[in-house]
Amino acid sequence: MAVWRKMWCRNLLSVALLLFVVLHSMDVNARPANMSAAKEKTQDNKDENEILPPDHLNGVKMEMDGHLNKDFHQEVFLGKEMEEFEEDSEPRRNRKKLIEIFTKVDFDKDRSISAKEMQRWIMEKTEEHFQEATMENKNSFRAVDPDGDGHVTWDEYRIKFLASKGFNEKEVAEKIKNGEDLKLDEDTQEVLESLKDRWYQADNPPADQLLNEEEFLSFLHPEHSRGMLKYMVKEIVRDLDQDGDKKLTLSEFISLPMGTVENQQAQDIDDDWVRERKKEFEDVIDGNHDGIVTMEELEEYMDPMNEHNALNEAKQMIAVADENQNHNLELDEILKYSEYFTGSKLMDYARNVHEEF
Ligand SMILES: [Ca+2]
Ligand SMILES: [Ca+2]
Ligand SMILES: [Ca+2]
Ligand SMILES: [Ca+2]
Repeated sequence: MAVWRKMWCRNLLSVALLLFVVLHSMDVNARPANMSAAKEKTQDNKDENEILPPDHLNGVKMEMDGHLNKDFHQEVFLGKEMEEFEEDSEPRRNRKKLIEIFTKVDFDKDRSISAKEMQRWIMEKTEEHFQEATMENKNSFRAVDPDGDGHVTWDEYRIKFLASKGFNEKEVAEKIKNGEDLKLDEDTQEVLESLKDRWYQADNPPADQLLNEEEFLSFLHPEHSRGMLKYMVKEIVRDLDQDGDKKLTLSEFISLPMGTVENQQAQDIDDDWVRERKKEFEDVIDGNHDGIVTMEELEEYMDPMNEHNALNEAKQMIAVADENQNHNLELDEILKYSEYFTGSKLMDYARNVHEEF
């Protein structure tokens, strides 16, 4: 795992550098105005200068509010190409793209995808999501560090945050400077408290209460650092744990934290939801199958760079489409189950499969 991380860091650095140069040589005004309209559904609450930690993290199995990430397997199969497979996009083009992906995943070119090959692919695509997050973080950081000195104080951030919530930026800044009461409503106050907590967690030792770009990245994307991953797990357990033993039983896991659903009763009777959660709890998250999920088990589960998880995911993905039961994926299988892998259906999956090569 450490090797993976190192490799990733090195690749990341060069890719980030390259993209940075490319982006900067682009005329910002030349971008089409409706670019954001083409974005994926999971990104619809993100703009380019998002300064709030997102609830949903691409390539991470659980969301910050304790929900399972429904799009996880598609995210780790498609990587940054997620947006390419819109539901209304051209089936012929999707088919072609899926065939291209198949030939890439099939590393040894025997026209069949093994669990190992899929695992390797999943790890690669997970890295892509990290790289994307890092790139987005550049814009986000610039938005909270307008003077560009490379450091952001908690007060600077909290002013930007309140401004994004509709407060008058100058007024808030003035009040904070003079130590006046901001007169925030309870909800805003609560969000601010939890952001502050996270802020101090993201401040690497020696703590100077300033975040640089890298620290800001782990503030927005806790999946990037071991310490923040632990913090995220602690937050989730705190929200789901009812008896305060810092562990989760099945019943704690299948009831949602208070306040995250509008209609708790309606959610409780959603059998599918409960069944899915129960299955995930028993089969995957509870690693030693003793009926209790500890923080360590949850951390293991949520770590996007965990190779063991990636192998399990690979086997699961193969099993879904493995019609001839050879524990491998062939092209016709993946085309037939296109909707599972890409989110978009191919009507004519069986057409001339063998002519494509
Ligand atoms: Ca192969
Ligand atoms: Ca408990
Ligand atoms: Ca356990
Ligand atoms: Ca097969």
